[in-house]
Amino acid sequence: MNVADTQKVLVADDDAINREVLGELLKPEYTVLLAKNGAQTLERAARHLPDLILLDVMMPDMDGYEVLRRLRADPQTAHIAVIFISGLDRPEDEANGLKMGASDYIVKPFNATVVMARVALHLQVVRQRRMLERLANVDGLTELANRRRFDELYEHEWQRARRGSQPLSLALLDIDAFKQYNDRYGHPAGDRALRAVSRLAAAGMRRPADLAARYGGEELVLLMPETGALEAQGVVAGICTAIAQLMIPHEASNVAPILTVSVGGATLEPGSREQSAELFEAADTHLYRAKQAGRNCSIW
Ligand code: GH3
Ligand code: MG
Ligand code: MG
Ligand code: MG
Repeated sequence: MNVADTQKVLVADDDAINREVLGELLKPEYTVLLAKNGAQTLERAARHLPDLILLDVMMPDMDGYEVLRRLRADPQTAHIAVIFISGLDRPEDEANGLKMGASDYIVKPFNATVVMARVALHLQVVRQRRMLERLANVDGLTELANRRRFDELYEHEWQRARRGSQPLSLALLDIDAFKQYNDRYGHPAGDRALRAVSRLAAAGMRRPADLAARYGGEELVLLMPETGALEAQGVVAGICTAIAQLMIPHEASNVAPILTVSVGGATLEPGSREQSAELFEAADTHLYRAKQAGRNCSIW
């Protein structure tokens, strides 16, 4: 495992000796962060997003249960694995901690070997969970978000835009004459071209909430929250220019001697009553028109 893969463990305990002992124990294997009270635990968890928190139950400012409840209430920290480590050794304390959503419960005084083994076990579960999430949400060929992920985010962003009276722009991007490209250059070359186009689409996104996804086949979708039509058209123009600058030869195309794309866009304007499916259909209709208009162009 290289440094970039090192998992982060936050040790939260009000007792300086416990922090020190646990910190030293974990340091050889993990990146260790320390917190001496509940407030600091929440702050460090939000800032560093550790993979796991070893959480003391009894702390003067805020007990571990409350810390866990607050972690779970914040979507950013909701999925961080937590192991309680506590002097409360009654079975009902342990059962209660697990019921609250902790992954495990270690009773003090702890045994170093057992702590290490349990931490390793739960970090493995964390890695497996991330892998499953990736498999569920990321397209293997292009590394873009997949259709499933897009559908989920689109609904969420559409509702957010309606609630906040913000614009929301959507663009469907389809490679021109891609069937001929595959026929002429072979499927592996087609895959490479699709990956290159995907990379530029992703690189063209401007805001953290923007998303480039593979909608299906050689069709990508760009989701741009809080982005009006004019700005979104600028984003799309930049991506199309970057694709043209790749100068991927396409001798079998009757559009241009290089690989080109067509784009259909649509914008939900603030105050509009348009449904999410209608907005998507508008973008799709515009893509169809762009194809009809001779391809290598975008219509909004
Ligand atoms: P148009 O300009 O109208 O979009 O023509 P087109 O040939 O691009 O459209 P069509 O929908 O007829 O064909 C899309 C082609 O894209 C067919 C399919 O083989 C190819 N394709 C879809 N997904 C992939 C992929 O993952 N890799 C490769 N290499 N080709 C793909
Ligand atoms: Mg304590
Ligand atoms: Mg196509
Ligand atoms: Mg297509």
